[in-house]
Amino acid sequence: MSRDLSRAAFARAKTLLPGGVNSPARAFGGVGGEPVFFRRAEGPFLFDLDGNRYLDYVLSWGPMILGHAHPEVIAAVEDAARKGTSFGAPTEAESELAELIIDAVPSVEKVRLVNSGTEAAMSAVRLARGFTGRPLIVKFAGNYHGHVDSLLVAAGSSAATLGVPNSPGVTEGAVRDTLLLRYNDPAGVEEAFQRYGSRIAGVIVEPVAGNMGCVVGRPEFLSALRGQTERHGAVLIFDEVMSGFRVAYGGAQARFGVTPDLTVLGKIVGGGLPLGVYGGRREIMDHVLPAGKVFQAGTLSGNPLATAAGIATLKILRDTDPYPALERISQRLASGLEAAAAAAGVPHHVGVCGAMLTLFFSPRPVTDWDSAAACDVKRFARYFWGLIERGVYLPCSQFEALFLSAAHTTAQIDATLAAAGEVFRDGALCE
Ligand code: KE4
Repeated sequence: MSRDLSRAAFARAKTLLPGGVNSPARAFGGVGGEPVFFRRAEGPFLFDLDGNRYLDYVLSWGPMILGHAHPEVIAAVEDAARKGTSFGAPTEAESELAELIIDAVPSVEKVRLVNSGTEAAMSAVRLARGFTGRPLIVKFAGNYHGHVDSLLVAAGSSAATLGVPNSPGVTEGAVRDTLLLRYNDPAGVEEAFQRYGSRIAGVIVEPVAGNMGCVVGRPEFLSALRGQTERHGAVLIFDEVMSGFRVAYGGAQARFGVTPDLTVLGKIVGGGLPLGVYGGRREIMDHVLPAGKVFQAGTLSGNPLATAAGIATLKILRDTDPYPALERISQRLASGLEAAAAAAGVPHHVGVCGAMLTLFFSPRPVTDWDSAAACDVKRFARYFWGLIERGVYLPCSQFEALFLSAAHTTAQIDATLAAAGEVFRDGALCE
């Protein structure tokens, strides 16, 4: 495939934007080479500047569960735009979207709309601290909640240590009250609460992790979180920016039957426009200004275009229930990839939940960050490039999940599996 126009566009972008991108996830850092620049997208397809078509399993990192440019979503955004793009004043669309979210997500009685998952997670953490009057926040290695200073922490020296910054610009002070634990480790959760319980404001967790690749929170882990936070009066926050409206219409909390106190949403809920949400128990949410004293604000929060896209998207998901079909094509892809890797004798493990999954190049199950980090990322890179050359666009990192949409067909899944089989058979992955 020729990608000369992408190459030229990237050369120009690098003179204007750090690394030539507006988010590092797009820079192909995990697979080498240069990112592809796209002109348009439709249904399950992306079309690059050079006219190449790709079957898209990134879907804007999750939002496009209906497929790209869904006509009803586009019409809703066009209609809203003609009436003005932002008022900085209340609109009924914000209440309509709020009602859809409250009806769908078990933990949510009230919501606040913001502009990104990062903003939603940051606000939920501040709210947990404001509501409890306590300082400590627990997070898990391998979980990502956006670029919130206090949540950009690396593992400390032992299992339950106060975090150390994992980015320049994040100060020791910013992470002093962040406790980093191992994902899927109920004993570690119990130990942390025995040691710090009375000081823990909240726990934030991806109930289905997507940011170390797809790793599902085990029932005993999620119930330990629910039990320990209840026992110690801490706030349980489910970060469902990725899993929300994806693994079920009500998110992981509906799928697993574990109800947090607060939920963070993004991606799908905005239909591909900038929108994040935090919401949960009324008695907690009513601490947010101006109902309460916990400050949070935003010029474009709940803006007419993002709410129009979100309302249209959630109504289609609610009324058409694509989840059984998504489950079927996701399982078909997962088992097909497992079969292709096994036939080639390539060590592998598949993490899958609903319409998100990851093929890990690992000889053992991937259940936490340590086992994810041990994956053969060079082999992943060869797999990624083998597929992109065959018109299949995967997330450009072993530590991301791939996503399916209601626009993906069984025939396209089978074509993907045929391409994967070729990539595995051509030997590049067997070295
Ligand atoms: P945003 O600020 O990017 O809208 O959301 C941050 C966020 C919060 N929580 C979870 C579970 C997330 O997955 C994300 C963002 N996910 C990444 C992909 N792994 C977005 C891609 C990017 O950063 O460009």
